[in-house]
Amino acid sequence: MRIDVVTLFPDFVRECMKSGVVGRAQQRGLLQVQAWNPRDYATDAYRSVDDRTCGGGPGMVMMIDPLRAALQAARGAAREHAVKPARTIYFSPQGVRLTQARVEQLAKMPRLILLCGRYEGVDERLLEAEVDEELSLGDYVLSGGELAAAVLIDAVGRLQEGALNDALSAQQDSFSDGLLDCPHYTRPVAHELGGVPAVLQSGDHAAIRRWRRKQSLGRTWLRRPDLLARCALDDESRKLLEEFRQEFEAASRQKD
Ligand code: 4HQ
Repeated sequence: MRIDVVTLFPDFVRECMKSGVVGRAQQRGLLQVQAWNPRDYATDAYRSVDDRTCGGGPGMVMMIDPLRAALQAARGAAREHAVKPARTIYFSPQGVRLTQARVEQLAKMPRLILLCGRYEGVDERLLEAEVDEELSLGDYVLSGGELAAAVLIDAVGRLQEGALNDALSAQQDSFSDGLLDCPHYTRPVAHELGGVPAVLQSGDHAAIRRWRRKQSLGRTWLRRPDLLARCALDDESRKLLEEFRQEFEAASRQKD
């Protein structure tokens, strides 16, 4: 997969992608990230990329032309990565919330172009003409789209075939089946902070699988009931969740 990022901070974006799974995916040739700076496409003597907001008031807005030229350069590069024109994504709090389901779809695309805004954002006419999809990370305000782009690259990068050393681990992530992840433990099994649940030391793989599923269901019920409402649970899952609820309620009664 190839991702082109249009940003006033190309070094920051490149630096973000160096470590861990995503850095390795790039080294393995599974992911190619290139940054494009709209300032390199500015045409005036000051290399301006922003201007005052029309209508007055505080803040600056990113101008159409340097961004359009940078996008055009990005699209023109490495055309072999796509038959169709690359999908262009802009990040802002006005966008659709990014979910793991969308990440999984985007990860399959051969190519993406990510547009990062700074200041008050980008001239609306450029967004209308050049952007296919507007995404938000959440209901808070960042100082620029770069961290949002880095989040998306991280989330799609780790899903590239061969990026994770253990292919099964992606299947067991939080959200991969719409539920939160179960708790994890490692050695030592005896520690002053407590023990490890006995079932995880039993070697009974069916019992371990059931325990993990039950914990996932229970935690989703406790922490993210909104997610649980969207899940179609099978008979076993409903039974496990009912067990979790009863144990949880019994434990709460003990505390009072
Ligand atoms: N911004 N999710 C404003 C965000 C944001 C978010 C990015 C702030 C773009 C111009 N991006 N700039 N939340 O807060 O994606």
